[in-house]
Amino acid sequence: MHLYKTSKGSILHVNNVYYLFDDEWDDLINRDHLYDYLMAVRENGEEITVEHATRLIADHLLAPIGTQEVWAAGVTYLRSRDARMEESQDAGGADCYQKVYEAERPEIFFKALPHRVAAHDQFVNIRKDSAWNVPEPELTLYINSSGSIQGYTIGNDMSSRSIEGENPLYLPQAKVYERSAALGPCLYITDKPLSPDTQIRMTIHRAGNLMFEDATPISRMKRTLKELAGYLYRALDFPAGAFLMTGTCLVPPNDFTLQRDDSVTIYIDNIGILANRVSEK
Ligand code: DO4
Ligand code: MG
Repeated sequence: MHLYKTSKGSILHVNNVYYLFDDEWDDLINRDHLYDYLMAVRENGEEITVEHATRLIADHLLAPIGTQEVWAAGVTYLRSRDARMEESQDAGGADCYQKVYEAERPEIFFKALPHRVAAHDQFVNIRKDSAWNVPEPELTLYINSSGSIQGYTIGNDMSSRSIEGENPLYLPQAKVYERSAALGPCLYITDKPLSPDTQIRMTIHRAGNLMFEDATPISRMKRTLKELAGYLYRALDFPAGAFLMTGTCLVPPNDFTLQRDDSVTIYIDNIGILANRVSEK
């Protein structure tokens, strides 16, 4: 466990995960062969105790994002396609979800600027003008400025199903509002591809009671991670790289909506746990 100090703060690494307490993150992560670079420099860090690391994480942890934009892919799993088709049936929007699931071009939408992103342990919001709200647990890619995937984190693409279901053209309002995105707890950097068996698991608790629990492996995703990153970078430049949520595979039943003070916990193998309480905006 090492604390790697920069002039403006510090980065903690434990095995292959990196936690941010710093604002020089862009310089650190935006490079090719990030894994090799970190392997070479990280032993320069100061050895710290588990207690010190735990205190840092509890008191100072930031979302693992610098100046990057956050984008999101949608309808990349059958479960998501089916849920969108159900919610938009009455409004006549169901067809477009079937088509985008089958199409060569994936759905990709803008999700958040960094100041709208919650870190692990911070609040995420549901919209007060929305009657039906869910979290979306998503494997999230960090893609560098040359377009190559260099790291992974956990994302929560908080969504209003009632606004999105009323009319697909309302998607930006269903998806983009203050604290509608969470990222964290760290950036996982590996030189190997993620195992297709990597599990995404989510629980939702209300007043201590388990309201929802489910898990799916990322092998159920219809598209490859490279394909999604390639589409995002087709006609956009990202000077400090970008984060891309890769779509939800878990959707609570249709009679479930989030409420204020619910706790959402997302687990992804090797990356860790992203937990957030729900507030309202
Ligand atoms: O088209 C609606 C959004 C899809 C989405 O966010 C997802 O599948 O995760
Ligand atoms: Mg989503």
